Amino acid sequence: MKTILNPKKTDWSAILKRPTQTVENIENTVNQIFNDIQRRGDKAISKYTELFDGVTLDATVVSEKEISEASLQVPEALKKAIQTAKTNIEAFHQAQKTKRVTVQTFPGIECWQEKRAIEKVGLYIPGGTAPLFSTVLMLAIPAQIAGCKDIVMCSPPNKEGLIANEILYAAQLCGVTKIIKVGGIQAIAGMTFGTKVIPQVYKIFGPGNQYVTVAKQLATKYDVAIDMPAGPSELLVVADDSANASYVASDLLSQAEHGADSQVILISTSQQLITQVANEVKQQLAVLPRKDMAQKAIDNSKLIYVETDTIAMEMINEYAPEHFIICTENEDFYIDNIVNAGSVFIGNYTPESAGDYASGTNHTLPTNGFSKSYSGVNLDSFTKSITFQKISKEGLLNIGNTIELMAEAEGLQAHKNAVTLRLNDLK
Ligand code: HSO
Ligand code: ZN
Repeated sequence: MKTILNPKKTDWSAILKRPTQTVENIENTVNQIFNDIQRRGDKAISKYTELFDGVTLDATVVSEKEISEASLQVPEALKKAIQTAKTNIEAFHQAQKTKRVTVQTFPGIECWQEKRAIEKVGLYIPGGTAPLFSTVLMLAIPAQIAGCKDIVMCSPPNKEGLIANEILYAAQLCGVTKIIKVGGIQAIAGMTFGTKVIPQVYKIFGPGNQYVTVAKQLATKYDVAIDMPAGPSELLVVADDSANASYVASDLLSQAEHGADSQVILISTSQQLITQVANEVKQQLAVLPRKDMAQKAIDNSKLIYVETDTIAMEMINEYAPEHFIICTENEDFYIDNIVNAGSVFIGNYTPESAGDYASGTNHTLPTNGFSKSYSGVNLDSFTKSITFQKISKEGLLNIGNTIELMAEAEGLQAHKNAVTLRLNDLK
């Protein structure tokens, strides 16, 4: 890990730069696959599953039988843990429901706003080096609470043509309505256009590799919404002498083990803590099963010493981390002044892993600086707000002339007429 002391402000953006991703050529590939799937549907899907996942599948929809067989394979203790996590995630997302907002803006004019579920949503769950079934909970639970009718889940099959047991167990537990064995670009294209097997959806959620990310972006050109532009996991910890160096190191490594392109950063007002954390990271890393991957991420990561909390805060808001851990004496300063972050973890006993799995908050969060403008997935991600209004005769008499004057000034006579005709009848 690189230690940086008191960096000049002009160097911040270079220091805080995320590891570069090479996106060249991906766009062409993604475009071609989209076109092929739009034309040939499931035939093209099987071709790409064979090509990228190395497996030929007859049926790609997961059957009830497969789900119950998979569930039998999940150990009881793990099932209990998943259920506990589900209860907490449900409680937190259920509480995000809002009531109808009604305002009488003028006598006789009633305006209100109500949420309605997005009817068809698609959840993408990656396969890869560790199938993350926790993401099924993070997406399917709010989808179900919001009231989405079709909750489609796509996940790539392994070489045996199977999806991990835990993913299938979590999916049926959380109300997924259809599970399809398809991954990568072909899954996103399938949900964008719809095929005989894969339902077309209105919004696609979930993380993925660079190919999936580019595919989700292309889906938006075909009028399918997406949750957010996703990227590699990242974590920023701010800590001072009140922090526990081994806890801080364990948090940094927890995100580093996601992948070689993950980024973890420590900002501290204590040089002593920085030295301790660096040593701890070395020791803890050496015995991790995923140490090769974590090592690569750690190589890119930084330990930054700054003199004051104010400088630290400014730097953190400029970086806009996905996850932000605060382990400082004056935690309130950071809580009050954080503007750009996906999710915040406070104090020595709040590891990021808690939010990744079970405390209740969502772990699908904006990366790559997008926490400047995007929220993480929450109940509203699965709903739309619709506004309503009802105007009485009295209301129109009250507001009519205002509308007429504005329509006239915009040169829109038909708009004005829509009011004038009615007013003439009422007067
Ligand atoms: N930290 C990841 C989510 C996750 N962690 C799933 C473990 N499992 C999101 O950035
Ligand atoms: Zn994680």
